[in-house]
Amino acid sequence: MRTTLSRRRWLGGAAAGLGALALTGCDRLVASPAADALVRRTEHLTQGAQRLFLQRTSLAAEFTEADLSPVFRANGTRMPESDAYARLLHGGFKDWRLQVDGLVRQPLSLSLDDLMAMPSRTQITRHDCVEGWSAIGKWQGVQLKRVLDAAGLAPGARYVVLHCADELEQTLDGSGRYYESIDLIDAWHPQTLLAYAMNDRRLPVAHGAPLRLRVERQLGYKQAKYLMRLEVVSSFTHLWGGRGGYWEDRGYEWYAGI
Ligand SMILES: Nc1nc2c(c(=O)[nH]1)N[C@H]1C(S)=C(S)[C@@H](COP(=O)(O)O)O[C@H]1N2
Ligand SMILES: [Mo]
Repeated sequence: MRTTLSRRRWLGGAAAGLGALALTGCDRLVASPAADALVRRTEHLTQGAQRLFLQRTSLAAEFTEADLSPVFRANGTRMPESDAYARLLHGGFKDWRLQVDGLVRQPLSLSLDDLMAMPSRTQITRHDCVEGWSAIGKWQGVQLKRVLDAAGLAPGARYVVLHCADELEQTLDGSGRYYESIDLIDAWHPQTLLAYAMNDRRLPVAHGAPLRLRVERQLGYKQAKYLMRLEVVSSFTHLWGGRGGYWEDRGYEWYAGI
């Protein structure tokens, strides 16, 4: 089923490219019957691209307090093992900073207070893990787009890489470190949050304290916990396994749409 989905996405991407081609200089082109036929043939591709774009930008379902799951299980890392994280936790995350760098005009170093001082969004959404469980939780945080606006994107920016504090797999070269990446469509999505609260409390350690990503149109493994650094890049092929995420490097899809 997931293979079918990814094929459909690939076709959509091709349609987007053709659609863009069909839009250039169409006034002059439609003068000839052959060109007219071409425009009519590609019109449905443009509509396909449009539909795909709408799919990517539409909102995930939101729920009510009554729908909250009594138990929201924690998955993957539940407590990062490094001494550095232990120190940050011990200090109540006062010394924790979120670094924002890479292809930005103004690199930032944000404390939790800085993030909490920004306008926040609260949403109740369903988390779907690829392992086959779901849970509904309430998230509060700052929209990622606000942080990116504050940093300002530099030319070439295409993805946001989320670097985490935990190593899910202990390796000599550090390639077991958790990381994720999303494109700018998801980065600008209104429900894409840097969340510091869950169910009206500070984010618990098991769920990613002090800060985690919520990118609600995608599966659980994209919801990076224990955020330390956001790096804006034009490509992620130089990072670890080159596929844009810890699980992606181990065979999972990069775009994990639900
Ligand atoms: N840093 C980090 N983020 C992570 C993981 C992890 O192990 N480390 N696991 C992922 C997976 S597979 C899921 S389903 C969710 C689980 O989030 P939860 O622990 O809040 O339920 O976090 C995701 N983000
Ligand atoms: Mo997951």
